[in-house]
Amino acid sequence: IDESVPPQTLKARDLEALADYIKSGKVKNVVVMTGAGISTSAGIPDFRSPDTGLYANLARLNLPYAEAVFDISYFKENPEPFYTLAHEIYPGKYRPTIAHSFIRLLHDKGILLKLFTQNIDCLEREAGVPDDKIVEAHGSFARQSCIECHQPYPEDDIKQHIAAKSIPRCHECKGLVKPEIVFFGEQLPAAFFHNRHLPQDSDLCIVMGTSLTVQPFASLPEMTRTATPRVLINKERVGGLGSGTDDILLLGDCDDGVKKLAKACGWLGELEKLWAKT
Ligand code: CNA
Repeated sequence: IDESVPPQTLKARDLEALADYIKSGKVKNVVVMTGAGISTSAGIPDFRSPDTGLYANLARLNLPYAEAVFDISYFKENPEPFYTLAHEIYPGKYRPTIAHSFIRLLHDKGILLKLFTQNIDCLEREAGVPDDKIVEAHGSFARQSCIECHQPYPEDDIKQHIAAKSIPRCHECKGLVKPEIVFFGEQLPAAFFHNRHLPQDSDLCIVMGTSLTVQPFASLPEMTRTATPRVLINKERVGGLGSGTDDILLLGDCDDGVKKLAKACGWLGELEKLWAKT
């Protein structure tokens, strides 16, 4: 943004002005958009970070290209790489980060309108964000079904297969079973399309830990009204954030970013207590 263009809603494009806006009571409907970067400090690698990201570490799976591990046509031919990965990232062994607790805090304050997450790790739920506030845009490991006859498959059974690194098959038709996470080539859940207009109703938009490269999710921050402040908390600048009149960039680690924001709002003690209990 051209520095000479004044902000429309905030007094200034800085953290203090943002905190004043939040504390003024005008902020009642926050939308949060998240990706893998809010879970890396929990120990779950993201996709695209060089060296540490999953895509950089998939060579051992002998994939034709990294994204193939989440490609539905590839999965039908060769489900093994996906199940190798599922063994590593299956929910249950990771603890939510303070960034997840920050979203819960927004809910506790009564100002969370909706969380849109691309993550499949269920850590938002574990941090106590209620189901009706979450749109899991790329599905999650919470349910699984047969890709042929769509029959649901029991959770206990898939857990056994994932632990044993074996491939589950439908009890009815012997088709391949897949957790209901959205693969490339699959439709997003209906909840995404039912809720994608909500950023228009928001008075604050927080984008955290995502490269904003996967559509249609990546377009959500553009759905906000022009004067709605948008905050990016991420290691790198992404998706045109910073070009709006009321955009604020908190570049760096997500956990540090939410702590800075919470501190500026006078919420840091509360946030740390909430996280400690999680
Ligand atoms: P991505 O493309 O890997 O991007 C991650 C972004 O977060 C990058 O911009 C990083 O710079 C940034 N980042 C990484 N660590 C931190 C940190 N500690 N603090 C601040 N920023 C950080 O991931 P996206 O979510 O954007 O991509 C969409 C995919 C990734 C979705 O379909 C997810 O299902 C998928 N994914 C999910 C998980 C999970 O559930 N935890 C893990 C890996 C991939």
